[in-house]
This record gives sequence, structure tokens and C-alpha cells, in this order.
Amino acid sequence: MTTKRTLGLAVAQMGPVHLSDTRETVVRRLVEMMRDAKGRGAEMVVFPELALTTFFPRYWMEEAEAEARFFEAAMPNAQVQPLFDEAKKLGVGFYLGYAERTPEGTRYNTAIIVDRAGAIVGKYRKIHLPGHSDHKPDAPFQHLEKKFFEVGDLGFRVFDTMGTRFGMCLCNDRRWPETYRVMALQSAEVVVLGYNTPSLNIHWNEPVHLRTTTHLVSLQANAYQNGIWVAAAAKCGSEDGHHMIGSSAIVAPTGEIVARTLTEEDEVICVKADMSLGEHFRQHVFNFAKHRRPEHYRLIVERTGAGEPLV
Ligand code: CDT
Repeated sequence: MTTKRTLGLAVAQMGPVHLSDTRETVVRRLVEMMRDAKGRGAEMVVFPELALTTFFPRYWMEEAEAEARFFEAAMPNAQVQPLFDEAKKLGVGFYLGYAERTPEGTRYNTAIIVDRAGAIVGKYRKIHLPGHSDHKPDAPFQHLEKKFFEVGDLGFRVFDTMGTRFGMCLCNDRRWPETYRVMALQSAEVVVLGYNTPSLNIHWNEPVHLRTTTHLVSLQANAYQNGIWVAAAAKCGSEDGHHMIGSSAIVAPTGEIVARTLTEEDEVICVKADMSLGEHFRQHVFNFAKHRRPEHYRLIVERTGAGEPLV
């Protein structure tokens, strides 16, 4: 018998952030959505990846220029402080993605979890960096995450706050089963994430509808197969002519989408997420301790010579 344990879980999708938009303007939008979410019962609000700026890896430029324009050398800083103040005032936690420059000068694509007292209680640095590092002058735009960011050095960890065990990741990570499984093995109950997914794939002529299908199927399959909630926030719409998919969603451990955005603008969705729902799956069909067989996954791979042991 499991006892119901609810968390007001909101996703605050963002419409476009243009090159000319200031951090102050963006933070005002985030604060506005946080208030909206609070009004609907949210305790945790999930904002997108690189929420404070346009998706700048689409532009070719020197690292020094990118650093000066798009990276945060401290978090919080004066421009983002109003969001932390509002979180404390409202008693609402949040997840926020931003470009981080460390004091040593290393650049990461980073996300933090801030608790309802306005304190940073978790940090993640993106591990699966898509795209390329070279200039592709013939492509309609660039995807330079491999140029501007180092691979994250913090692993996939979990963080306990608000009576809930959170895992987090960023954008392309959501397509990899390992991302969720590593956190589910640490008993994550909900995985929160932000994304910027261009509607056009510069690597092959992918039908546009597949960009949304593969996004949703990744969230749904991994929620079910790990018995976890997944809350995913897009930055979407057309940023200076570069369109990105929306379809921000909150997915239950059943694999069902329980809330999804309708627009490609700033939009809040919120559900009362029962954290105990996942326990049915984690105690039965996906009881890892009882049924998972990593030693056999290894044997099979070694015998067939199909590659490295998986887990
Ligand atoms: N931001 C991010 O990781 N976007 C990727 C685009 C992949 S296409 C190079 C994504 O998986 O949505």
C-alpha cells in the first residue's frame, strides 16, 4: 500500500528569446510565469535550457565573444537575482538552464535546482553535447555545443528537496536511456529538464514532425521504464528566424502525457503529481533489485562481440 504524496509540478515554456533581448527582460518573463505557476498550485517550476539568452550555439563566433555575451560568471548575479527573490517570496522552487563560466574559465551548459528558500541545492552540467565544433558555412545554421561547452563533470546525480528526490538533465540527454536509468538507480522520483530543439535537422533531411515525435517518445518511454515523472520545458518558436519545437510536457510514470503546451510562446502547465504513483512500477514490473540482470546484459554483449559491456 502506498501513500499519496503530491508535488505541484509546473513547466514554464518560453517563447523565443532574440539576440537583442536583455537578461532583464527575460528574467521579467520568468518571474511572471513563476507567479502564474504559483497561482495554479506549483511548488516546483521547470524553465528551459539556456533560458537567459537566445540559443547562441547556432551562431559561429569566437569563444571569447560567446563568453562575453552569453555566459554567466556567477549564479545568482544581479540580473538574475529577482528570480531568486521571487522564488523565496512565493515559496516556490525552480530549475533553470544557463551557460556557466567557472572562475577557472571552463564553460558548461548548466542547470540548477533552487529550493523554495531561494538556495541552490543542485547543479548539473550537460553530458551529451550534440552538434559539432567546426564551422559549417553551407549549413543553414550551426550547432556548436561541442565548441562552446566542455562535457559536464558532475555526473547524473539526484537531489532531495521539497520531500521529493529530483534528477535533472538537459535537452539532448533526454534522448539517452542511460540518463534516466542512472538517476532511477539512485531512486529519482522526478526528472526535470529543459531543451532547445531546432525544427530543422542540419545533419539530414528529417521530416519536421519527427522532431516532436522523437522528443515525446523519449520522455514517455523513459518515464515508464524507470517509474518516474518527467517534466520537460522548451524554449521554442522562432528566434530571429530560427524555429524550435515546443510541446513541453509533463509525463507520468505510466508513460502518459498528463499536460502539454498548446502554443510556441511563454506558457505554464501545472499538475498535482503523485510521487507515489511511480512506486507501483518500481516495486513490481521495474523492481530493479529483484528483476534487473546487469550481469547477463554484460555476458550477452561479450559473447556476441557486439561491443563494450553496457552497464
Ligand atoms: N540543445 C540540444 O541539445 N538540442 C538537440 C538538437 C539535436 S540536433 C543536433 C536535441 O537533442 O534536441
